[in-house]
Amino acid sequence: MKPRGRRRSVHRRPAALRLRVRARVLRDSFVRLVIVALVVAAAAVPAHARTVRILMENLVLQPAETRAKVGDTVEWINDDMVAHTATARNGDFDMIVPSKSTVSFVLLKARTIEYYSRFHPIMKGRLRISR
Ligand SMILES: [Cu+2]
Repeated sequence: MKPRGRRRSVHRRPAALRLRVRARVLRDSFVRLVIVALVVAAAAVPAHARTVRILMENLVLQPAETRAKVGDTVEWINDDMVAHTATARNGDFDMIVPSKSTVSFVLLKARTIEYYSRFHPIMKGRLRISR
């Protein structure tokens, strides 16, 4: 009679395999956690978020008055040969916009912001941010 080979129970895995399985479970739950975090982060950004562009040209802001929504990004595009700033009178932002450069800012609060260029205070603009 042929000796029967030792059969390993299906339910008893070798220790090394058990550890590997546990590591995979941990990794999978971490991946799931990261995905949940990304979904939550995406939900915090309004679906309508867009970019509004404001040109700085010949010491003039175009348009001088801009309407935007919370979550939108404002881009100041400086086409001049000199640097400007986008400086909010309420202190929300104060950014240097170098010559031939673009600087952007994400609008997080509904409010109206008056801003200007510290280097050329005649450059005045207004951002009307709504929900
Ligand atoms: Cu300026």
